[in-house]
Amino acid sequence: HAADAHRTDLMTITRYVLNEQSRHPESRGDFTILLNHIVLGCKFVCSAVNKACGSSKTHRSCRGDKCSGKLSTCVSIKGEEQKKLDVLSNEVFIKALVSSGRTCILVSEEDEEATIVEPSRRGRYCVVFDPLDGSSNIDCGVSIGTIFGIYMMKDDHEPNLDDVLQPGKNMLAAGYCMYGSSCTLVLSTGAGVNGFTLDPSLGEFILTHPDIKIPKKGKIYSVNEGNAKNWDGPTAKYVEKCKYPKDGSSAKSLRYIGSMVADVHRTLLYGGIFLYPADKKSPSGKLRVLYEVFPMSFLMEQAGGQAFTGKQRALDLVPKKIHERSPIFLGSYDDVEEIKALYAAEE
Ligand code: AHM
Ligand code: MG
Repeated sequence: HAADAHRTDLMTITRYVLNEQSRHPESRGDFTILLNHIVLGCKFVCSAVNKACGSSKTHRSCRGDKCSGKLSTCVSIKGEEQKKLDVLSNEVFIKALVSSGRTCILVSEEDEEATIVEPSRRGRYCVVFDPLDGSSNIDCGVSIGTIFGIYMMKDDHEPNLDDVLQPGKNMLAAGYCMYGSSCTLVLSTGAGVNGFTLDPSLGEFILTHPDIKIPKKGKIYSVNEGNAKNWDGPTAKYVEKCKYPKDGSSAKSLRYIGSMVADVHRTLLYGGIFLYPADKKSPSGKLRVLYEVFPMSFLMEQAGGQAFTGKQRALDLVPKKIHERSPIFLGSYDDVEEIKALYAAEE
């Protein structure tokens, strides 16, 4: 039957990346191997997030007496010491990436210093990542995620920070995995954006959202309005326009989860704009350039949207420090055009 045939003809993420690679005859399969290790990390974290105490799904893995009932503070994997989920996720990704044998330098939001991979396990890729973003949302069951970006070393020199202190436009690939009602991995290798959903019964990410394109203009704005009193002029004017448009268009809806992966995922699928602007208290905003702003900006551009820092195209920014922050406005092409115009008018 056609339906049965269809079941065994699934486009898994591995198959998808192998197909992509066959378009580059010089490729040696290293990227596929690296991605498989990232995917393994995502599956592991997904499973840990779902197993942790406090989750409605199961308490089986919790060692009763030590259970605080809080998801963020309590997770035990096969009797190991209980670890905070974000610490656990970081260890999972560091181990997965090092053991791929394809990485040379890793930057994680959780680690102050970059990890230089030992020579015997080195490859050409540099990976920047936030292993579990939005962890303040864990205890109430809101979606959280892993964000990653991948650069490649140009030659065989000793890896150093300059290999990752590169503008976002030099990334080879970027993506995120959202741990929500389902586990969704969104990836771009520089030729569009594709979304894969984990089928738990198969343990495989299946292509469910091929060639994601963000609507040219959206009806949603997404920002922490609690910071409004400290915003700069253009941000304040823009949000005012969202609520009280003067051109006869209808007002935009506000949606803000406070979990970047979830807010950006919605923006990508439904259109609109996500803002984490500068304010008087945090002149560089809150979000980190390497593993939050760059990967999400890369995905937005690949989906036909834009990403702007308030000064320039986000992907043109050259970071000076690995944990540097930047204001960010990203989303539908036309919506980002509007905020760009307001900043241009300021100058
Ligand atoms: P985190 O790395 O401490 O989890 O913070 C990052 C999160 C993002 O997911 C989200 O976009 C932002 O912080 C929300 O910040 P705020 O609570 O200031 O609105
Ligand atoms: Mg983060």
